[in-house]
Amino acid sequence: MIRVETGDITRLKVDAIVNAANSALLGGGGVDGAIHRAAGPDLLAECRTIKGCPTGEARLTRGYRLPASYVIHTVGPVWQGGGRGESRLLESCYRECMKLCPAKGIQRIAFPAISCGIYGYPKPEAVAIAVNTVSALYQTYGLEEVIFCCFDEAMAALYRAAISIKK
Ligand code: AR6
Repeated sequence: MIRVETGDITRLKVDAIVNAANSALLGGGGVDGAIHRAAGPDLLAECRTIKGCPTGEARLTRGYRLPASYVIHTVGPVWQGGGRGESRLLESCYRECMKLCPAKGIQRIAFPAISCGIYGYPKPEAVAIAVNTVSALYQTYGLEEVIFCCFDEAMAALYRAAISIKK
């Protein structure tokens, strides 16, 4: 099942929440900052052992003080006009996050709108990629529930529209 929720992703009690990180994996602003604040310093300590993550890939850590058991950190593309492989990289983020789930028994996952904040990806295009990639693959990776967690209602409306087109 795919659902849309409005609110703070750090509050969700799912098996894993996804972090829209940068390639250093050492924290930042936006949802990344919120996740590190809520998880506490042990998350940063584990991230330091990972030695970064290239754009379009994903890395898994524990969730520490979060209600979620795990954090899957992925690095979305910075929007540079669309001619730098941004769509392929964004699709890869969603796919690589889902690929990590079966090995840890993760069945419920929540995604933020990767690249849609500081990284400047046009929202309707990013939402279409998120919904298409997740709908095509979530069952393949054993997921029972995928939540698109939006910070605001305008973003949630974009997701709901994209999901209703798929149905
Ligand atoms: N819960 C859910 N969604 C959130 C939350 C939250 N607590 N906080 C923000 N959002 P962004 P990016 C939404 O900028 O564009 C960081 O500095 C936000 O409204 O967090 O991938 C990293 O370290 C937006 O829709 O991520 C990187 O350097 C979406 O999450 C860079 O920002 C993503 O916005 C990554 O930029």
